[in-house]
Amino acid sequence: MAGEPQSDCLFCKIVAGEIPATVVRKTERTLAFRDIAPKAPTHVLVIPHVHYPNAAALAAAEPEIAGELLAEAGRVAEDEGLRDYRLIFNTGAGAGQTIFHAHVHVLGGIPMHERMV
Ligand code: DGP
Repeated sequence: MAGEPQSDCLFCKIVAGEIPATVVRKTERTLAFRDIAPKAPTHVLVIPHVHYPNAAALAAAEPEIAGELLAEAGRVAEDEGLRDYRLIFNTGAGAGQTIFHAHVHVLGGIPMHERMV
């Protein structure tokens, strides 16, 4: 069923507590944790507990949760003391998506205005 945990999904396993992660925020419907390979001083991933392959699919099926994901990304930035930050939703392998569970990258802590990612 749409949104159900997938046995082969790394982020579903993090949500289930089967794989450890450095969690920075948790709500009933979202989880925020540090990226294992940070590309900036702050690099946090915010994911929904439910499984959708990307953020657009999440927004189409569960717009309320997609809104929460964005709000949580803003709270992460605030908690990290970031005034300026970048949110990235890689969508599709050709765009660099490697984990096919919806997530947003929260990146900041260095000047990013001249960087693509
Ligand atoms: P993307 O390329 O947009 O699909 O981003 C997936 C991110 O997930 C990538 O930046 C690396 C991160 N990542 C992969 N495996 C793990 C893991 O086991 N733990 C954590 N915390 N992050 C992971």
